[in-house]
Amino acid sequence: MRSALSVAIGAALAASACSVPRSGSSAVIVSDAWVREAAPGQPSTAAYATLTNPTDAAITLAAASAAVAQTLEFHETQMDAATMRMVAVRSVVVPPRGRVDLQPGGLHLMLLGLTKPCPPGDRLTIEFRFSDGLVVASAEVRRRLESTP
Ligand SMILES: [Cu+2]
Repeated sequence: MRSALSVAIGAALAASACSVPRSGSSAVIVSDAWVREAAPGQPSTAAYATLTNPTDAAITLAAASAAVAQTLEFHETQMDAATMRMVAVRSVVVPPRGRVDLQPGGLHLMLLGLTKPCPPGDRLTIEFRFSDGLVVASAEVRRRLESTP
């Protein structure tokens, strides 16, 4: 069912977790992708990466997916007085000739509905769907250093 859908819809949807890059790659360079470790039973974790746009036009990160999670959301960590909270954002714009760092304490990818544990050293495939195409990145799971999402 899922693979048939992927064939039908092709590169237009980032629904499949297939790790084979497709035609229509984005110009954005995704580097230093990593995922915070998740213990068995932990429902969610966060992923980080650097997004570099080498073009003269803004490119929008519209969606992301990973086989290990049911849903990926873009979150921004905000300090509200002394309280830290995460706010969901619809998309992330990578400015022309610029970069966006998805990092602890700032913008990040939230992996929700984890379907298996993510122990340190594992590698996960994350599919980034930009306004100009797809990027499939391999992200290393790293040990949790602090609690900032
Ligand atoms: Cu979050």
